[in-house]
Amino acid sequence: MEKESCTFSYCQKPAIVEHETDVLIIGGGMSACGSAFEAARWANPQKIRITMVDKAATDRSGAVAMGLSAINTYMGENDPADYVKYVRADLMGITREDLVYDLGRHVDDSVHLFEEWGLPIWKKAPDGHTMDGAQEAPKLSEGGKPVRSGKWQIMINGESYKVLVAEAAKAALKENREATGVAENHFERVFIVKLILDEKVPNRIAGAVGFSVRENKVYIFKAKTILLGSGGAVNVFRPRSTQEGQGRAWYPVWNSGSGYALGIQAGAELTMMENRFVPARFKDGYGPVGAWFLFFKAKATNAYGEDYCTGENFEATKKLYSPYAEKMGTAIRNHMMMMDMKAGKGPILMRTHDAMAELAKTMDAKQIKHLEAEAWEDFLDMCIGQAGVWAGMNIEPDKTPSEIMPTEPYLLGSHAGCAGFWTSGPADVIEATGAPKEWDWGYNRMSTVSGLFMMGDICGASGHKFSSGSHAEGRIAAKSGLAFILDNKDFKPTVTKSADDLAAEIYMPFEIYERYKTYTTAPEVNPNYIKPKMLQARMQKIADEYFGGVGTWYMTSKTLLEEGLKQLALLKEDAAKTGAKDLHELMRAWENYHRIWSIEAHARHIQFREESRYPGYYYRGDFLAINDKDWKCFVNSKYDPATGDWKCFKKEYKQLIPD
Ligand code: SFD
Ligand code: AMP
Repeated sequence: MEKESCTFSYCQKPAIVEHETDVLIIGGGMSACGSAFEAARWANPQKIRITMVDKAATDRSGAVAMGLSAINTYMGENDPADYVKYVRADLMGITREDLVYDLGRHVDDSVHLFEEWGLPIWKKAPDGHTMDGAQEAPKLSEGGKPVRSGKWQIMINGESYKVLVAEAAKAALKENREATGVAENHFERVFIVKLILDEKVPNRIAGAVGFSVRENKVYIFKAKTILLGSGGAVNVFRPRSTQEGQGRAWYPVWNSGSGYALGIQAGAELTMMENRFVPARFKDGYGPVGAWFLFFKAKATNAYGEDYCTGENFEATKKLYSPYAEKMGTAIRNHMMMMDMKAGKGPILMRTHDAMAELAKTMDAKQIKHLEAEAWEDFLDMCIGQAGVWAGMNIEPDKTPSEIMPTEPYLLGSHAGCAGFWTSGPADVIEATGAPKEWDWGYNRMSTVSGLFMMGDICGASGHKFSSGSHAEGRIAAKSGLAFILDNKDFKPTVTKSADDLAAEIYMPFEIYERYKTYTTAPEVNPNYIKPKMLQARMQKIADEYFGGVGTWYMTSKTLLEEGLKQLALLKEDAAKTGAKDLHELMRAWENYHRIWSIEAHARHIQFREESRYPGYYYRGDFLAINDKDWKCFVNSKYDPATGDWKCFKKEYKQLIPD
């Protein structure tokens, strides 16, 4: 077929906005907001310019858009070394312990800031009873005792969590405008399409290009350093929800793998992209289960009331996955749930009614009413759809149990997963723990591309950061990004590719659509282009059937992966023929490209790792067990932007904190 090009003969040419800055933050979520706050503290006295660009409105963008009911990482009385042990156990033995330790020692400071900015955090009263965030109590930083749901998690009234965090980031950006005299440094509803490498210095970041999703404008940003925090990848696999329900997923549907795609195409090294997260969630509404397990102490059972994590299930699991099975981490719990589901012992039930009856035993009528309100608030704070499902299905949590299910897979590195980029670690921790020297190449959280820093979901091999840890990691990355700028004061980014050429590439799906739309009477169906919705459906079908989605009970193998990658190559050819009728579809088109890059990296890594390291997340049918002898290592990969080659390879794992 003829190769398409965009000469703006059919679609309207966009206005071009060129913006030069020093620090470019891509994303406006937890990590990006943390990075803006921290960057401003170091940049303002030096008059260093900071710019933030977010595809959405920062007040409610990213995973915390709806709010949250718990902060899942708060050390408090705990030792960061114990946090490392917990993360290592949950992620089946392989993590970058230097990065995890670093996060553990910094995360509480972010939580204290959230409280200072107005986030209501539940506290323990002196007599031990639970007070929600509305009741007067000393702040955490003043010795207030949080209500812990688990060892690491604390309860909050978090509906407006993201708004508060965004407000602090926006205030920091405003201060930076005042310090530098720059008129504008916060671009919302601008979708970044790709990063630009410097044309003089090899392997050096120089900027990024994107477009407004509201106006006909293309943006070209030049920068000396980029802090990338544009989230994980959702809707890469066919979701369990169908048709009009497809807007519903557990993780945010608008996080479309941009973080991965942008870094991969720039040539940054990936790590543990074979990992994924399959959360157990309340069925259909995708309501999180953590608060129910940990705070309300609910038990999940099969339909016969049996604990699926014991007995024969546990014995069979140990045979394949010992010594990790005994740690009872997130993947292992999923695995045993699936054993019962496959044996027809479902539905799996969260016994909310039993838990509430047990808690109510020591409560008076008023306290019981408060407990019921807390049960609803858990979802109203972070997953309103689940409260809708309860209301619609006549479910009263104090009377009826609720069904839970393993969801479709997500790619992320901040929750109970660790897919992301390989970054430089904290020099002092590396030195003190005897970690390999090559884990430190000078700037904490810098990727293998000079000047490109990774944070939050896309910083790899270091999961369980959650919202608070992602914010803290943004701050860590910002501080070292600033050091990088100060150490390279004379660098000026060189980008000679013309603005028109960059705009033509971004607007290609418009040109294709406008050129061919009258070829058929129904513009949705056309031999000359494919619409984003159809392309996405095809991608999800390939991922589901060949790369281990819900359709195959998360099962894949060498032969399936080979076939899937073949089909993905054909899909990529067709993706170049995407037609977009408006700005919304243009965004959908570019989101798809980013998802395709993400899923390709995921499949290539699964293909390379010949074992089933994460049962309950995915299985290699041809290597069903864990094989520590050959695979207790990181799997890394690198795409070469100059040649288009993609290589996977092993990297030594080293345990830094003793058991
Ligand atoms: O209950 C572009 N998370 C939880 N964390 C907790 O601490 N407690 C919880 O209770 C948590 N749970 C939970 C969580 C998330 C969700 C969705 C639910 C429940 C329902 C996890 C955290 O939210 C998560 O770890 C962090 O938010 C990750 O931070 P970060 O910065 O890596 O990602 P982000 O916040 O989603 O922000 C991404 C940003 O990028 C923007 N973006 N901008 C420009 N161009 C592009 N091409 C872009 N692509 C994306 C986005 O707009 C966004 O601003 S529970 O399940 O355990
Ligand atoms: P979730 O709501 O499933 O995202 O979980 C929130 C937090 O609770 C995360 O830190 C989980 O690792 C943890 N968690 C969830 N379920 C369990 C469980 N059954 N046992 C221990 N920790 C859990």
